[in-house]
Parts: sequence; C-alpha cells; structure tokens
Amino acid sequence: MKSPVRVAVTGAAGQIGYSLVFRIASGEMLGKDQPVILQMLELPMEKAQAALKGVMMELEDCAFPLLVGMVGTDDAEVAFKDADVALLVGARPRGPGMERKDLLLENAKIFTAQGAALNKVASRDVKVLVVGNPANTNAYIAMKSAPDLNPKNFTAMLRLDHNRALSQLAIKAGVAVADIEKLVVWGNHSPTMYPDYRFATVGGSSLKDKIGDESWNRETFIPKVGKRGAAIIEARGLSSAASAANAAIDHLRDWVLGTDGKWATMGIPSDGSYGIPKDVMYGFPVVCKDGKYEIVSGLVIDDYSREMMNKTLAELEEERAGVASLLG
Ligand code: NAX
Repeated sequence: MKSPVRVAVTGAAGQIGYSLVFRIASGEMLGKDQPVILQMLELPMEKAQAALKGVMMELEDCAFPLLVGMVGTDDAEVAFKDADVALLVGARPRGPGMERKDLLLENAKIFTAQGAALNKVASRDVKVLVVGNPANTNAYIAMKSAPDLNPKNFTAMLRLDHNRALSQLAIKAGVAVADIEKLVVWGNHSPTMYPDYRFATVGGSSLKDKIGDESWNRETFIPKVGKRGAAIIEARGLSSAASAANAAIDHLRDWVLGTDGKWATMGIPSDGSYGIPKDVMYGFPVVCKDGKYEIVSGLVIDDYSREMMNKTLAELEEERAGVASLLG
C-alpha cells in the first residue's frame, strides 16, 4: 500500500467543501490506490466548527477504505502540517454594502496568514490550489507570503471556466466533450477571462473551422462562459458548488497524475510567457507530467486575443495594486 498523502482543505464545511472532501476521500482526486489523510480547517466560530464535526461524522460513516486519517481544526498550522496538497477554498464572501476593494483586502489578510502558515509547516513540495475568490489574487498573495516555498507550487483555479467552456463548445459543435482538446482560458477567474478555442481540435481537426461562426464566439460564447457563475446563482439561489468541487478535483488530479500530453488550464505565476509579466497569477494552457506543469509555448496570439488577454491582465494588475500595501 502506498504511503498516505496529506490533503488540507480550508472551508471544508462550506458548500464546495461539502462536495469536495467526500470525493477526495473516495480516491477520485489522487487515484483509487492512494490513501489520504484529510486535514480540514474551518473558522473558529461555534457554528462553523459544529458543521465541520458533522462533515467528519459523515466521512466516518462512508467508511472510505482510502481515508486513513482525519483532522478538523481552526488552526491553519495544524491543518497545513506536512500537507502535500492544500486546497484553499474558505474565503470571505462579499457582505452587504461591501466594496470590491474591501473584499480584496479582507481576503488578502486571510491569504497572507495562510501563505505564512504553509511556509512554516507544509511539505516543501506542497501543491496549493486556491479556489476562494478572488482566486488569482488570493493565490498570488499566498505565494508571496511563503518565501521559502517554490512559487510554482501555488496555483489558482481556472478549471471551472475551462470545463464550462468545453461543455458549451461540445453542445455548439454537436461533439463529445471527451473529443475536444487544446482549449485554453487565459487570465483571471472573473468575467474578464478569455476562453480561446482557436487551437482546439475535435478528433484531430479544427474545432474553430467546424463551428465557423466567429460572431457566435464573440457575442455568445465568450460572454456566456464569463457570466456562467452569475447564471448559476440566478437559477439556484446559491453559487456553483458541485461543479467547482469537480473542477478542483480535475485540477489537482491532472497536476499530480499528469495530463498525458493533453492541455489543461491552470492559474499559475507567469514566467513571462506570452507577454504576461512575471509572477502575475494568470490562466495559461499547460501540460502536466511527473507532478509538474509546463506552459504550452509557441502559440500565435492574434490582435483580438491580445486585446482580450490584456483586458483580463489589467484587472489582475489592478487587484494586485489594491493589495500591494499588505505585502510590503
Ligand atoms: P461557503 O460560504 O459555502 O463556504 C466557505 C467556508 O469557508 C465556510 O464554511 C466558512 O466558514 C469557511 N471559511 C471562511 N473563511 C475561512 C478561513 N479564513 N479559514 C477557514 N475557513 C474559512 O462558500 P463556497 O460556496 O464553498 O465557496 C468558497 C469560495 O469559492 C468562495 O470564495 C467562492 O467565491 C469561491 N468560488 C470559486 C470558484 C472558482 O472557480 N475559483 C468557483 C466557485 C466559487 O464561487
């Protein structure tokens, strides 16, 4: 039997957490032969801790053979102790009357503290995925607050946007999701993101040619993917949870187990590729192998794409400027 992997999940008793931890414990994220220890963090408030206890009771009641240990805590240093994987889901939601700037700052405080805790106690190879919004900037803050860890270990979730785009393309083209490859979503996890299927193939031939209709791309597809989160809230009265948890599973599974040469989208610190300034936490096309990701290089960026990529970059730079004072 393989030795267990320690998986930390913050906000484990929240909506996404409730969809996520059971799938991690059943082996859907790291493999059906990989035992896991779940280390779950929740806010210290009585209600949050009680809810976490309930989640842990249910995890016990599933009797997952791969779940070989569990910790529930309100202390980040306990949750992150020797963590091999950390899913940072818990975040401060926007309250009534709260400005976007205040939301950024409130979350910046959380992710500064959690980055520092990871820096102190996590495995030196910890793979961090930030889901809590604003995900890219929160991931950037955590990365900057963990100077002893490799910045490449910090990522933000663009995978839900990627999966949303995949399904819309499959529906439009009348093809199977599984047959579409080489899709990318550039930039920020926000309505400014740029889902780009110029390079996508279906059964080896161009998906763009198959779809043909460029006005559908600009007028329907891009706005639909960008506003999908709002459409889910409108329909469900609650934000995306099961699909977000599913995307987190996809992101980590691909990163750890590899993509077999296929592309995925990950929010990662830029290495300067495609003119995106170094360190900006930006959605890029990657392939993963042996626990590492690499940016797909050499793609041609046309004028429209550059404009779209710059727009989402400008938003990220603005967010970064908004929290700069906290990072020293
Ligand atoms: P919930 O409010 O249901 O759950 C969040 C949980 O986190 C709560 O139980 C809360 O007690 C806990 N929490 C808050 N601050 C914490 C902290 N500092 N330490 C530990 N736990 C803390 O939200 P949920 O629907 O689960 O969404 C979680 C986050 O994911 C939100 O920020 C949300 O905006 C974000 N999302 C990100 C997505 C993405 O694609 N990147 C998509 C889905 C989702 O909107």
